[in-house]
Amino acid sequence: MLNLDIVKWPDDVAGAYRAAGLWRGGNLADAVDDHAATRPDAVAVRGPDTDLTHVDLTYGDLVDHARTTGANLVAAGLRAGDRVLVQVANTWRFVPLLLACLRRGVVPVMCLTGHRERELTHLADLTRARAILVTADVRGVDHLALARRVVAGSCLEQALDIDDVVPRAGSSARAVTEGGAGHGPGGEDPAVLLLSGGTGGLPKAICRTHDDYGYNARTAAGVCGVSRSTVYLAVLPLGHNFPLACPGILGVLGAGGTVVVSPSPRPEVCFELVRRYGVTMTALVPTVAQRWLDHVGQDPASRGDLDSLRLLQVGGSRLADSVARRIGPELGCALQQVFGMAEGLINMTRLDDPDDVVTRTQGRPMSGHDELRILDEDGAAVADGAPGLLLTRGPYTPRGYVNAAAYNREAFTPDGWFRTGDVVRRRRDGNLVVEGRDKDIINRGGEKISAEDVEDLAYRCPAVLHAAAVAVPDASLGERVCLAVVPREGRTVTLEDIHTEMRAAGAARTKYPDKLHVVDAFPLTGVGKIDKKALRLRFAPTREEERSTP
Ligand code: OOB
Repeated sequence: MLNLDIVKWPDDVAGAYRAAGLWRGGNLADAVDDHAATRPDAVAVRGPDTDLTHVDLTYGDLVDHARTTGANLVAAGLRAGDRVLVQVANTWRFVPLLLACLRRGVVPVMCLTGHRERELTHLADLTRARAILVTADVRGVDHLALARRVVAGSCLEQALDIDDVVPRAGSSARAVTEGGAGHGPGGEDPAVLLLSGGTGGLPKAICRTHDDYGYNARTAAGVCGVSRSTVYLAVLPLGHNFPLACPGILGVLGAGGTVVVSPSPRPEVCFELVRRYGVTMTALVPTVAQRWLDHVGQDPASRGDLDSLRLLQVGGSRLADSVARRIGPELGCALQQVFGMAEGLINMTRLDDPDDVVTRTQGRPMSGHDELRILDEDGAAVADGAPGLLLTRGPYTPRGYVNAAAYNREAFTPDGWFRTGDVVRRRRDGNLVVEGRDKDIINRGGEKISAEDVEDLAYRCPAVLHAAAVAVPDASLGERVCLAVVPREGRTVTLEDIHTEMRAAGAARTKYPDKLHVVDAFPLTGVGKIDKKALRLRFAPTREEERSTP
């Protein structure tokens, strides 16, 4: 009925997770309904609306809004099992939309606002989605027009505007009932489709079930001490695993706390929200944490805005030890490092860990049921303290990507271990240090870009004979996209030529190379492959260049 190739956990493993009480069989939205029943007037979601008025939704309001939203989805022809691409701005509306989808079994595919025709068309066809739902205007981009173009060129049937689906704040919608007999979706049914950081071309979809994602959110909430009094500021793009469920929106609402949605990661915006709403916890990528530190450095009085902030989670890319050490003293809150992935496994430092662990490691698995292996290139376990490739399995790490049988044979071992592509070292105390990676991606400020996709796009430029995209270190973003090309005989290639082709192909702006190197030939490895390690070294900026990049 679902018409998707989803790899399930083996029956015996699933049975063990159920028997151990890790998988509970319900719907991810159940906890929110329970809070609405017992504490309807507690504040669930708040923050500035698109017109900058401030919105407050109690648990009672939130459930009402989710019900009406669900009815609107049904009225638009969407049914349990249907997929919907969701490309929306960070506002409170995301939350009732998410709950409505969960309740109705409509499966959101969590796109980024930076995605353009190329990515959206691919994701629509990959997940056989029926609709795309957007915020009509995000920072001046007409997403409804974009969505309509994607509908015209893909299997999608319609484009919906979130403003037409989620009722206005303040409107009462108590009359709408859920409708539909029998039990709703839950348990091993798909809850959301997350996107992979993407090796091997365009993004892959990861199916997270109500069981596994519920366990993910609850476990993260437990490690972070989330309670009813938690006020969580959602800063990162809401469809990303980190703000969604680590513990994020789902973990905080599950515990009866309050979610404040920020429209932007800018310190000027976030500090004001922290002060106004007494935010106690948030999650950032390292580049944003750095901007917050710089802000306090330039305007020391602004630190007072953060008085209520207790916990700052930082993850998504490697946090430099030197920056980690500054967070406690300069922002006045505890740091937690998070090394996670949309594919499942989440590592966290703990709230009572010594400074040495919090500032110098990326933590350890959040669940005692996570299985880890750290292997050398021949597949043998490395000694503790030595770097190796990280593989994992566990109760919230799915066994394959959606509709990707061939790719799954590379990314997963026959017995279900996921090859993360990360190179880590396990310290004697069990904490991991991320040393690098073995996968061909560029981690640009926490956003993962597939080198292969950048190369595919570069090859559209007729003057390009060979192309290789590599990450180069960057002081503000961590990494930037650097493209090296060998032009065809007698031809020239400029950065502008590459950007023009990428624009014409409808590619996300983040993939546009920041730097182009035109070379006569590529260095090759012993087996004749392009030696990307050598290219990376060759193009690494000098310290001076790194400092002067905007
Ligand atoms: C998070 O998820 P994704 O799917 O966007 O990216 C996963 C990849 C990891 O495999 C690793 O290469 C990198 O991002 N990464 C880190 C890191 N956290 C993620 N590399 C070094 N240090 C870290 N702390 O990025 C994500 C998902 C949930 C929670 C947090 C991050």
